[in-house]
Amino acid sequence: MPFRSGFVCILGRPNAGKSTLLNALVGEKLAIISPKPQTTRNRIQGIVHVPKRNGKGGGQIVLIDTPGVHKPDSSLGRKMMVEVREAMEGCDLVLFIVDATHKLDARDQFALDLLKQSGTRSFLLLNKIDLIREKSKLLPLIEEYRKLCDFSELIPISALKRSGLDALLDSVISVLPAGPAYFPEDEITDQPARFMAAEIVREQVLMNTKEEIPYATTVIVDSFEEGSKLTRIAATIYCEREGQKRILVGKGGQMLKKIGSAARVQIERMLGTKVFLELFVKVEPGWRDSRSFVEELDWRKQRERRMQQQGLQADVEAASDANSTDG
Ligand SMILES: Nc1nc2c(ncn2[C@@H]2O[C@H](COP(=O)(O)OP(=O)(O)O)[C@@H](O)[C@H]2O)c(=O)[nH]1
Ligand SMILES: [Mg+2]
Repeated sequence: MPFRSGFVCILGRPNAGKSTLLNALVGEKLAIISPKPQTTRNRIQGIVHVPKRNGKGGGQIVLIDTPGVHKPDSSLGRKMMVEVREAMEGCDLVLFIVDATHKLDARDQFALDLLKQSGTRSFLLLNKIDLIREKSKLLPLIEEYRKLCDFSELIPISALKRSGLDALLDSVISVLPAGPAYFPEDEITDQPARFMAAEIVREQVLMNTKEEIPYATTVIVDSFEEGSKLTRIAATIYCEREGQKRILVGKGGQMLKKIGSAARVQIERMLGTKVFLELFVKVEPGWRDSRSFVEELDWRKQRERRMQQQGLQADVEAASDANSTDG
């Protein structure tokens, strides 16, 4: 059997369990999770190395987790939907994931429309089956989805309890083209540690706050100095109003301390060094509607900009080298 590889996009409405599935398949926490919709704001690439087994040739799956499909009402929402579309471009397979404890509604339909427009081969994943005692209850839902879209497979899973995942991996591998490994064995994501640290802080904000605060906050890492034993990180939590800032800081700084120490433990686990984490809170009114601010949050853009600056710097240095050798 040949080695197979390809790009596979996880698509679905908010809260279906996309990020939980990515983490479960990669075997590491790459994406933050919360019961709140719209936790994931950018596409996240995770690499699944599938070993040879049972006479099968194995392969490499480049999985892409996406923000939940929704009708955007802000610059942030529009950017999230751009991330979804970019993830779907040129992928070999879409894993369309639904929460099997819920009836199909307009939001699932909206996500399904996006899938159909793409024309890409797709599997239907019925997730959260750990919550369903009588599996026969799934049949009407399966029937309904089957009528709406031509899925090449239907697979019940629990991303949380990791059940059904081996069968899923086998099915995914079997439809990917024969091809090389795109990434080395030890690589599991393309996300920089700096950005993952910001996400870990944001996850703690999501866990410790409620109402509009989870949606009105974002985190930017201002500095990240990695040493062999200690990593120093300074990050700013942005919110939209003074009242939100008061809650995020808390009485005597209690809330910020709680967020910071929980995030620090997780960042230490990720980096394998001690971490000194300094957090700040700033008010940036209406940032979700500011296109330039939202673009600023995109680590791919940030990296491009840094590379351009370094390129410019290199050009300047090369020019000055040339000048000095000339004369
Ligand atoms: N019981 C159960 N809960 C799940 C399962 N998968 C995800 N969840 C929960 O559903 C919520 C949303 O999950 P998340 O992965 O963030 O969804 P996403 O918005 O599609 O990325 C979280 O509270 C998860 O713990 C599952 O298989 N079973
Ligand atoms: Mg998610």
